[in-house]
Amino acid sequence: MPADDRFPDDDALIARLPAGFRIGAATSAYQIEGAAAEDGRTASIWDTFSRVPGAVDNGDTGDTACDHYHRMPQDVALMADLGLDTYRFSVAWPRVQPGGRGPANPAGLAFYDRLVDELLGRGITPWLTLYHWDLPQELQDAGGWTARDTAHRFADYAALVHDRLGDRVAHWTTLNEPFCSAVLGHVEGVHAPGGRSLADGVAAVHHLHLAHGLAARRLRADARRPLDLAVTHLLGTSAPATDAPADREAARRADAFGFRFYLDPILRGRYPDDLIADLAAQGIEIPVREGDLAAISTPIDTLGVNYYRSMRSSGTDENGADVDARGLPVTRGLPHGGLPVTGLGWEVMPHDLTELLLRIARDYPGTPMVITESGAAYDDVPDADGYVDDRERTAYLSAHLAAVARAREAGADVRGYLAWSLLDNFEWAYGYAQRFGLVRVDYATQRRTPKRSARWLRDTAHRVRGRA
Ligand code: IFM
Repeated sequence: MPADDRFPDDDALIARLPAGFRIGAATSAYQIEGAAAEDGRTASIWDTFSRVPGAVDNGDTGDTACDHYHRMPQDVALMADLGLDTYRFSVAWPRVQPGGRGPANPAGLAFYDRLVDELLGRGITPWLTLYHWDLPQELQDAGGWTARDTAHRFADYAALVHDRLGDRVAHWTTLNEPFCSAVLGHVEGVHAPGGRSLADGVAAVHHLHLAHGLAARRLRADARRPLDLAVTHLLGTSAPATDAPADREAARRADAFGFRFYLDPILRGRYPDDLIADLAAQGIEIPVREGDLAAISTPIDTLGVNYYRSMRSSGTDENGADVDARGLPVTRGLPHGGLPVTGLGWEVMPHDLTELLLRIARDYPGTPMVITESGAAYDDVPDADGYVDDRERTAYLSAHLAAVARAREAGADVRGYLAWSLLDNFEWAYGYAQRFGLVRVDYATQRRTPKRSARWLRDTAHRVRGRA
């Protein structure tokens, strides 16, 4: 078993989780739904980006994906068979409000209405994410997340979905991983819309935060029933590669740009001073206006934490230089080394998840957390019946759930663990080649086959709830 074996007491830790600890799985709309042009849905930035030659491995798109749009009742039945108590899904903005403005599309909203009823009918708690990267293309054409107006459009869209589903859905997450939308999408060019500008990325982060805050206010204003309001961030640690001052300074910069840029405005109502200075050194200002930070720091009930891996930070490049061609300090992410890796080459570091959760508990006290994604891609090999004996993924999930239990015992208020992902699905720029599912999807037939990891999660959930 190649996964980290530093915590041999996984089972004992997991066994001590309280019966009310939430155990479930997550997906997102573009990654599983398919039906990209049905019932009034219009294009999102991912429909556009996935058609850019070379943007996605194998030229894959989300056109069909797991065909969940047509197979939703069977998929919910599968979740019930797997004993999930919570299902985190996202709503496709261009399905329910084509073009990103104006009235709702009744057929689009009806799909999520049926999904919610189906889940509730099976005793599964719906955990709804409003935005998981599928911005309507029309809004992108008007500037996308670099434009302040997109934040206002998002608040309208959020209210429209909440009007329809707020009577039955209690758990609302505004955004999934703003870092990916902003930085992978606007700075590194590897996600939609494919931009490569740090200034655009910084503007996008701020407008995503603003979108969250404006939507949070709108949802809170509807007092029909109590709301559990969350935002989900992709988080990790950034230890210095060595004790050298340049590496320590690189780690500080990485932490400011990759961690505190996301949590400080939401949980402290301000951007970090050192981040502002780092950006100013590059001629970049965060486009904050009067009142923005008050909206952005509207209290949340839960912080969604997505955790996959962490990097070490080095302040020198491959040649040992500590400044780049523009005279700016080098900040380079390095693997820790000597650790097992997943199919994507991501290091398996459950111990780091414990550290991360304890850091959040220490630096942002009083913040309840839920792990809204945790999982791994591996090179699955199905047998003749489509069954995958995914021992590595099972070990990964076990080690990470135990890491959460360890953090809880040390004082972090973590209330649930949602595995990524229920199904194999469209893994963004990696297309369908990378499989994260608890359930194998044969894309030719759309047959679903639970893997060993799905059975493990089911048994674990039963044990935690004390039903076994
Ligand atoms: O598949 C993604 C998901 O959409 C967002 N978080 C990370 C996952 C794995 O890369």
